[in-house]
Amino acid sequence: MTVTQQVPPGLIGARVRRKEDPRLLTGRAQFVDDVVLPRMLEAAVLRSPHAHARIRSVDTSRARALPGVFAVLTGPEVRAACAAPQPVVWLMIPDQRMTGQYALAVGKVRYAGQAVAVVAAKNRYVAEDALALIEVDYEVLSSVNTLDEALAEDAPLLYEEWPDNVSCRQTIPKGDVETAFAEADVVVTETLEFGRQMGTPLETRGVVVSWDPLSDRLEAWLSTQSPNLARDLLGEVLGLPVERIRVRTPDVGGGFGNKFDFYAEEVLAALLSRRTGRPVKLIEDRYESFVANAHSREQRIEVSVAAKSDGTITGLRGTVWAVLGGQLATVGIGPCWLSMALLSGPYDIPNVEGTVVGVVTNKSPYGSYRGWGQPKCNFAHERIVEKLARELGLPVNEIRRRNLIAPNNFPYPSPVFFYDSGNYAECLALAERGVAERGWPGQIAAAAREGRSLGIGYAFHIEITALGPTRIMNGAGLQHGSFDEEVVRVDSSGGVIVRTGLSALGQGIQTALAQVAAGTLGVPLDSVTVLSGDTETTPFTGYGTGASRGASLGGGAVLRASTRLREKVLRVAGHLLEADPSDLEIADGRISVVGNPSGPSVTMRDIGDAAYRRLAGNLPGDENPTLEERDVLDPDNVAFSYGTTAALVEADRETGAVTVLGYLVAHDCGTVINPTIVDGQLHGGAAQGIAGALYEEIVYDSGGQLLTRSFMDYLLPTASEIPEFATLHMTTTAGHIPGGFKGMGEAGTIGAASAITAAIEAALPELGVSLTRVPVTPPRLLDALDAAARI
Ligand code: MCN
Repeated sequence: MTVTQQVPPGLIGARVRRKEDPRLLTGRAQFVDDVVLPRMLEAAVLRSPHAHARIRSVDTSRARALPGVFAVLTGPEVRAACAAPQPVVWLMIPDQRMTGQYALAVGKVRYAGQAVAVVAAKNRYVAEDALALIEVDYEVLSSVNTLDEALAEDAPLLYEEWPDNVSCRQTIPKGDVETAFAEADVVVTETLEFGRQMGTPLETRGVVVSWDPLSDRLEAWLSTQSPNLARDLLGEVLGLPVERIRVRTPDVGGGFGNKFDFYAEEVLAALLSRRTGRPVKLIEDRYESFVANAHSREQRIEVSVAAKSDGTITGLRGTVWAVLGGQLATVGIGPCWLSMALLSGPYDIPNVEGTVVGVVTNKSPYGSYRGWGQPKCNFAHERIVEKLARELGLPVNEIRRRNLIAPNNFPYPSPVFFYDSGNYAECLALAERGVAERGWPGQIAAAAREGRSLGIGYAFHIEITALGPTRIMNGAGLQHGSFDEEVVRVDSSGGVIVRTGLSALGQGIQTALAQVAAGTLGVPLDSVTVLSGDTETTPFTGYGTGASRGASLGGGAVLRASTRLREKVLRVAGHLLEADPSDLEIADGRISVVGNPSGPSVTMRDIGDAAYRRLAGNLPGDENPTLEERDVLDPDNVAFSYGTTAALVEADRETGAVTVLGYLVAHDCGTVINPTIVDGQLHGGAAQGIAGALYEEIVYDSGGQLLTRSFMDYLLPTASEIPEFATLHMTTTAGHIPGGFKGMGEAGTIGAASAITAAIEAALPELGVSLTRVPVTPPRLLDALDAAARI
């Protein structure tokens, strides 16, 4: 693999301030709920109070009769109005059993909170009053609330047409695992549980749809990570050609993955707008966000490694049990499949066998959350490496060093992907040096003298980014590729417009793309405007924001388009200055002869003027008068970034509380576009990772009722729980991505649970056993200490 495009020096890599922030910080951002249209109605959704029930009948007559109500829809009406069920795009497991749902339940509900009916009224108050008048006759069924209940012989079936509650199963082998285990000096096995968690953006999901009955055109404002995907899926469900659909995402108040999925509400608002001939707004409240948004993370992973007595790992075998909800989300089994596909992590293990089993339960659907499958498989390979180290009496980082993929082994074939590049051992050493320089070992010793228990834990993570090249996506069984398309234009006044299909969620992509365009073209950053979030004015294709693909695929495409545009600008400037274009340079938006900036020159405005306003004679030869370049980046491979997390924690034996005192991430994401944003992304991701390790968990009771329905119960950390972060950087460029950019937006979430559990164990050596379940809440830690004391 060769670097196809070099990065120009200057703006790329500079710590410039984010262009998005003034608008966001001064309250000038526009979210979906800020969209107000004439004659607009508001909708509210009736949700099932039962986890599992047959719907015998739905009587909407009293609701329809309420003054101010314009329309009421039930499941059978929605099914009749739709051309297709709610789509599942990540359908990659052979023989996957589909759940085939519509935006409203038809015949049966399979989780408490599932949408059963919807009302459009003159305002939300009337709509909610009308919900109270809808009578649903349910036949309540036994619910399936845990993995073990779902797999029991006599388990109630969520889908009676299936023989069991298993929606899919797939095994992917590499090498000869049987022989590796048979010939091993030592075999270590562990069963791990990752709690159910979800992304909780400040802005809940919301949609406004306006259907124009004359043109049969639909315009939707949506808080989504992927406007193009939403447009295509709306078209599929509604049976409408996509050219008649426009999806706009104003500012998105956080996505964190779960706004990548496509939900019932998008379709409901569209159907209501078509039914009433008026615009319809449907905004989810926080309770609805908890009960009906995609949940994620919950898995059981059984993992074993076979090793030699010197710590060399020869085989790894694991089964990922995915605790899916009552229906498939848009991403299907995707996140759990990825846990299986990356089970061997950063280690050079010749024999690997991963299995994923998707099991349906009466819970909210399982979708995306920052990190996708990666925090869980990281927990599996890092926990098992810790256990192996204990078994062999070796320091765990020695085991890591012995098994990390060596720099000369790239591209490295894992069971599914080729890892592209890196120097993993150097990254581990960088973190170890960082820990030593910060004096953490000394802090532990000093605290011990005061009777306090501190410990350090490490985790090594890889992150799949730049998802995903068509070849890779199709190879993994996906129905389409996910390249990215960007358009860069110099306009008539010399300003630069970048149009992207990526969405700005708060991750700074507009600034990053502006830096790439400005840096490549040689213009000031302020002269670049990045437009995103509108399917009509931004590129038609492109998969939107997810899977840490913006900087690499978007940045790479902008780099290539800007490079070609720069060449054209120089040709026009050469014509105007009567100079050879190869003798010219652009600096700060002014084009002059190399080394003679005070000599004859033209500005970008002159170039725009020549191209668009004057006669074609002002352009060289047969040059066409547009100053616009489009690039579609579909590289050969994804790009793997990686990092080492080190955590210093204090564990309180009396209360079971764990405090994170220090947190360090050594990281490599190839060429960094904006180091300040990258640091911020690592911090934000790590905060979510720490939350998943210690605080956040979605809990259902034994009857399938969600107990964590607000931030009183679902414990988000605040600034006082989150430590100062240290980030250390190294660079191995992605040779197959223009510019060498790798993504990193999910990195912080991936190693957190592994590093923190290891640090707790180090703080409490008397625990004696591995912590196998996150979050490590105080009661769970006290139980583990009690159990250890009884042994
Ligand atoms: N970046 C850079 N140089 C690199 C890589 C990244 O400067 N080599 C910077 C860029 O500014 C880029 C940002 O870091 O915009 C993240 O880069 P990338 O890894 O390409 O991720 P995306 O832009 O595709 O963002 C998506 C990613 C994901 S998948 C989730 S989920 C996520 C996230 O990033 N959700 C977020 N970060 C978030 N940040 C905020 N504030 N809110 C969310 O909802």
